[in-house]
Amino acid sequence: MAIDGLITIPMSSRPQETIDTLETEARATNETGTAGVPRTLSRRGFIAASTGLAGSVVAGHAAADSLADVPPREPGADLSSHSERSKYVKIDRVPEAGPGMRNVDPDNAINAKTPHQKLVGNITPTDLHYERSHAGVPDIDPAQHRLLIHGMVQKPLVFSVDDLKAMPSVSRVVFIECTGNGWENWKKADPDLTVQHTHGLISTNEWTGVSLKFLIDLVGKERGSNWMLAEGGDGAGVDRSIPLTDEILSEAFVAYGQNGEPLRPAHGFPMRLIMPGFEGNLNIKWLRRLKFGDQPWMTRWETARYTQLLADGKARQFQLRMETNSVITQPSGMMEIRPGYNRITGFAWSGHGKIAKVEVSTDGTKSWKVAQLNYPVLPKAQTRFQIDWDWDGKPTKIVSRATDDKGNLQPDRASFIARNGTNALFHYSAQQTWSIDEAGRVRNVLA
Ligand SMILES: Nc1nc2c(c(=O)[nH]1)N[C@H]1C(S)=C(S)[C@@H](COP(=O)(O)O)O[C@H]1N2
Ligand SMILES: [Mo]
Repeated sequence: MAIDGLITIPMSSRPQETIDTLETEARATNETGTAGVPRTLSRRGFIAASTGLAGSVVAGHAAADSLADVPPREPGADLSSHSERSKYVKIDRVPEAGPGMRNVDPDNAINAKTPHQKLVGNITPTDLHYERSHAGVPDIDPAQHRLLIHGMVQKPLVFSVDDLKAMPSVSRVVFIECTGNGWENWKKADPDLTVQHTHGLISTNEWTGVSLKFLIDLVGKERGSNWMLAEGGDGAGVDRSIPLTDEILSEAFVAYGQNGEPLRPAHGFPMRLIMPGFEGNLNIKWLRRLKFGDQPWMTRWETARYTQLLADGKARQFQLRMETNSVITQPSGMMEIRPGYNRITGFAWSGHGKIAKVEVSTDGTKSWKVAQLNYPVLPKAQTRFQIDWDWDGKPTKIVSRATDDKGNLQPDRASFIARNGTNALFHYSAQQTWSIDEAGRVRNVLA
């Protein structure tokens, strides 16, 4: 098969990485052709770079054409009831006790962060979805569990898990992001942080359940009720007042499924609230109650906690939406790169809608190039981007910035801090900068 008339590689002997690259581009070319976004991940560029010094390994393999180049066939292990990760793949969440409180015992941990530096694509594997649990994970028997829906309704009702499963279902791929995601970099940037530390409190899964609207129609919500209290069944008693805007009424749902199976206990088994685009904290796990009313309940989670101390000393309440954001995951904190061809990849997301554009700077924000997006691009879900880069070996800084389909541009740190001050802890969404020194060491810096 001829590629740009440069080299000929039979499909079967091409290394997987090359095939992925070509397929991604083939798809992207269709999609971006109509959207008018410039093609930036160039096949010609990749192959040209591959035939250069740094890429000679890739090109060497790509040009080979004999079975001697691939390992012999092997007899396999027995089949089992479920599949495990390869023993060669070391990939784990990291438990933390708070900003900068790393390497803690799991019993002191308040969250466990997703290893974005080792993930590909857009979906987070279920067991690597970040976790934030305020009082541990309750052991709930689904046969005993109930969801009470009451307050300003015509007919209060109690539902079992089976009741929900019998109703029409919705499935949606969305991110959940803790408001604390990024808090590591509010005040300073520790140089030894990985992207797992700085951005490990966001994950994207497919969730399945029953739309809030469907449940509301069953109980007959009263007209004057425009707030809903959602309460969890764990020891922390997490409960939040949620304004019933049109957007929330049409998008929120009560989920019992996660990536095609029942929710994992850590993520709310047997049922949780999903609030696409809004604070992670609102996605109440182990959901046991929805109460309707005409004003917020002002729980401790929206008065003492989850408020934003502003520069003028006042606190902002009910800042519920997660902002337009992005981060480069490869190369990222604590990695080492070599001069020559490097592929930059990461992901972007927005609580406002779809990602429209991601730009990458490899010269410390002097210039920007539009990155390729991996399709499909879904609203309120992680969206992978990638771009070719030929590193000249000189110290530099790499940065990404996202724009969503509502026109929101992810701010640089200086304008973010000018707007929000440094008192706050939540909703950090400034551009992430990774510095690269002459030895190729990638480090976390403020800008
Ligand atoms: N009942 C209950 N719901 C909860 C929490 C909790 O501790 N208890 N943590 C909240 C917070 S702060 C976040 S960020 C998300 C985390 O969801 P995950 O653990 O599935 O990632 O759940 C929210 N829902
Ligand atoms: Mo959170």
